[in-house]
Amino acid sequence: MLRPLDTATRERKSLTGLWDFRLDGTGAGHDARWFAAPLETTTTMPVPASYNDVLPDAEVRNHVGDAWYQTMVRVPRGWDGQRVVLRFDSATHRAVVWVGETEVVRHEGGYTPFEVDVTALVTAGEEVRVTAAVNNELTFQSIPPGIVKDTPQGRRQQYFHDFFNYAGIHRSVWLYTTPTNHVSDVTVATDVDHRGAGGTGAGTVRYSVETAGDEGATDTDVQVTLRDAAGATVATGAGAEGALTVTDPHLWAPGDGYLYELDVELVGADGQVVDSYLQTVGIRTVEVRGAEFLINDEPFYFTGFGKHEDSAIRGKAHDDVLLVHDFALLDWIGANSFRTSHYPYADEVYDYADRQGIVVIDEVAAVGQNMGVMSGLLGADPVETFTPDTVNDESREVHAAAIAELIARDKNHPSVVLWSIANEPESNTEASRKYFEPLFALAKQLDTTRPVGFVNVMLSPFGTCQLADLTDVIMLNRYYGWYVDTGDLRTAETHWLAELQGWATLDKPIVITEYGADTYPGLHSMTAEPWSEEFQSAYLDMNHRVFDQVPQVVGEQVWNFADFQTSVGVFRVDGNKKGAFTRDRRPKAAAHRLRERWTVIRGQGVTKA
Ligand code: GCB
Repeated sequence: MLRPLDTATRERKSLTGLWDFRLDGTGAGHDARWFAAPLETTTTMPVPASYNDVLPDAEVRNHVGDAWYQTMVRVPRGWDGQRVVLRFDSATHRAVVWVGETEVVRHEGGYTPFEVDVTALVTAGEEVRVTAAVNNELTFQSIPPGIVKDTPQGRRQQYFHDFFNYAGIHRSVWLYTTPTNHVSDVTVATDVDHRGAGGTGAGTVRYSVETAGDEGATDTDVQVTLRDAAGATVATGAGAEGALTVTDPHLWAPGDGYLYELDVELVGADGQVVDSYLQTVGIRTVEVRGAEFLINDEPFYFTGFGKHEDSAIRGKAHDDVLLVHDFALLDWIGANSFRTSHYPYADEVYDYADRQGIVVIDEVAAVGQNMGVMSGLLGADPVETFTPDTVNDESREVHAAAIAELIARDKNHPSVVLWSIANEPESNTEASRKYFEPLFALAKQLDTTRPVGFVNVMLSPFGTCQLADLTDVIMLNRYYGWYVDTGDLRTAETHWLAELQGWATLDKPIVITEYGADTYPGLHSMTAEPWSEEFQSAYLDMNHRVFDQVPQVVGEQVWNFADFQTSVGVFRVDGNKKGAFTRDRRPKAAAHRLRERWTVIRGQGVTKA
């Protein structure tokens, strides 16, 4: 799906700002047709924002059900004759949208965009009412899963993942135009002949363009022009599909976010440009070869974090200030990568990663499909994960759609080098294999250019995992010294090394996607006891000693970049405290420790010594 852009033939109008807002715990608003009139409310809510922490009200924070948003928008005068599209960059976890009194779109999944052609419902120069009922309920058929319980005190949401169930309109909302006959999708994939003359062989940009329109855009042609960062044309092509050759390309590489721009034009029979779309292109290759993860044919060692979209008051809302600040902190600490744990992030994040040369592991919102973790660690009622009544065939359809939407949205980002189709699902049973086999096949079919993996949980250690042969890269979340061997780093080190040496026999690259220890900022301990800043540093040092003994380990991503909000529980003190930075992005001692290590690794080039 293409992002809305301002181009020579397209215009956008942002609908961010204050919207009227009303909670609806019983779903009454649908029958009462709240979309048909101005919302009866005096409450306004910023878009984008999670609504939960904006108002100091436990009812709002812990709301389960629909949240209604409404705004009036004047369609720009100049838009007459254009195709007009209404797009939500996300609405968490699902939404129904009306324009005036007409329902225009429904979407399932809280972290990917959806849009609809509303041309027939709007008039240039006139106002129109846009209403969205955004629902935050998690069930076994949603991604991520959860259970809504009816209790005498009201409806309660239980879920199986360790971050707060923030909800609302978290990203931008747009009205935008395209011409009637328009470019509807662009796919680019790049290749480099690394063994070419002088070692810097030609680059290839394969492109494929889809068009749509009233007459199927039949009497139009596609023309493409590839420009370098200085605006000079380096290649041109004609036709909906083709391959462009770039001699001596400036490769996109970790730390060097060099981008070309593909100008895609739809040209009418009279030679007039009907539509123009601009697609950024980073020329690079990604390959798994044996136990190596290669970017541009060079071994790459991931350093960085599992992150969250999370901050005080805003919750999961995208925020450009935080975006630029967080990336500056990644640079400061010497990190070259992060994982979008545990869901697709805002489009802006990937654009910025492309430009900054930061490598991204892109994750689907399938987190918590593991009832073992719940009953084992959190004492929840024991239920099986994969049964007709829990995570079932219908859940898998929703999961498949989430994978397809993620790949459709992010396929053109050079920063994205690896798809993660789930975090810590049950993976040691036949049922899990049956569930996941088709999902791996789907991801590989939808994108033949990137490796596909999933993140393995500690409850499915080496030797028991039934998905290990399906994953291109072994991604491990391990908490030796924290959840097991708590505080005993010497024992933890032995156990961790032993397990890792097992995984190393599979001859696949291993990325440690989580290791971390909760740390209360400012808490100190002469003997490095758990929760202290000293312990967090010692814990990281122990992990690094282990990784450095196993050549198949090609990456380390600390859990987490920053402290973040979770549901309440005896394991959490105002959220998860495993951040290297606090929630307001102040460094703990561990941040300085990581900086010492990672700036050295960065200084050695992409690979670890
Ligand atoms: C995990 C999860 C992550 C949690 C983390 C923790 O394994 O993947 O979502 O926040 O552990 O801190 O317990």
